Amino acid sequence: MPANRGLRIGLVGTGFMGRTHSNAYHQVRHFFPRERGVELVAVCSRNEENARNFAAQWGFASHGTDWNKLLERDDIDLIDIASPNDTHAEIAIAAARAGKMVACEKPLGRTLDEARRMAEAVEHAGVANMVWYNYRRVPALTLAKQMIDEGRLGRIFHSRFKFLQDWTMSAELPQGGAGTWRLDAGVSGGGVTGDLLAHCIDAALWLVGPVAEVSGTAETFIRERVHALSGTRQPVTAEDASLFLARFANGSLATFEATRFARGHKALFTLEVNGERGSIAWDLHDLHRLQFFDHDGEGALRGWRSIHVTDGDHPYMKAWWVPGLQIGYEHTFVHQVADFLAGLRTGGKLVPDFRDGLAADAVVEAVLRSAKSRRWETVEENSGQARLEGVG
Ligand code: SOE
Repeated sequence: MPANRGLRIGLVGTGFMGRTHSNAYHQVRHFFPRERGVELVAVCSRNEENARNFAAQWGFASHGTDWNKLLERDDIDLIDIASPNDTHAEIAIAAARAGKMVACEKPLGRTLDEARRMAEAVEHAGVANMVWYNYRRVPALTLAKQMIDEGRLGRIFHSRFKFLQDWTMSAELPQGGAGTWRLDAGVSGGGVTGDLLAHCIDAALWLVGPVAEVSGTAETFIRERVHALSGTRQPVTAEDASLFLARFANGSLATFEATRFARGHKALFTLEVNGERGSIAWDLHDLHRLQFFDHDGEGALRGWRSIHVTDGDHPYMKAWWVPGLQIGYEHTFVHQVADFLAGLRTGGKLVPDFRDGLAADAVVEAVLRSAKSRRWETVEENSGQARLEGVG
């Protein structure tokens, strides 16, 4: 694969995530010109018309309905899995065996076993891999990570994470099918724990370190819904809300909450980390700001400061507009592609990779195990060590 040619992409999935990834592939060449860019070779969807329309709208050179065909092509370097969770393991494992690089939407697997087999497959094949935990690439969160790694917070005692939504509160909403497959545990693997809480867990593993044990509880408020594909009423087994307490390997404590039943909240992801020397707080609705309390310095002048993370010396920001002008959600995906390309160029570590995705899935699994057993449960894999990023 000559380095002067764009990375050649075969995308599987034409939904919300297919669009975020495709947008990132288009933008990366303009804003990160040092990297080699990408070529949009093929897109695949179960529905031929979707695939055709998507290819025309987003500039993919070809389209199809069978992802296996992408693996046979020698003009594709990377398989990008943006399809529902029940397809992740099969496609990723087959792609790795075919010698393709693999990018996969979160959560990595529907179960810990799937995630483990996926991580083993890419490692055994020796192919580059990544999981789209995009919020790591919000500049304010990348800055928070740098500050924690520099020791500005000192020893960490507490952290708290929330991801609140309200889009599934209507009992009339079906489960299964396009747009509502997340409510069908057969397809998604579960409810908010592997979907929303997984973002919180990935951020926690990255910012604070490995989680040792958890105590969780979960609830499904609407116990039956019509299945969009069969038209019959069926039990819902995906949880609507999930909360847990965590003890980290470094001795710190945390609280986590995710729900799709918090009326008025559409996508409120918030986090806070409290250390001996300072604290940071962040909110997705105000994503370009990082709140920082610095306990060092003159006591009478101490206070929370709000850092507008839009200056040229902030992570990723010199690639965008002039200082003070902010960027948004879609840019996090552009940054992830830029970091992946930078990692391929420099041979640097590409994160979050499938090991990191497995580490998040292991916490998800322990939370659901604890919700059932009503006891503290240990996390089976602790590979989510904090590591430094690429470009940022
Ligand atoms: C669910 O509504 C969802 O789309 C998640 O699947 C995404 O990962 C999250 O970023 C936004 O909410």
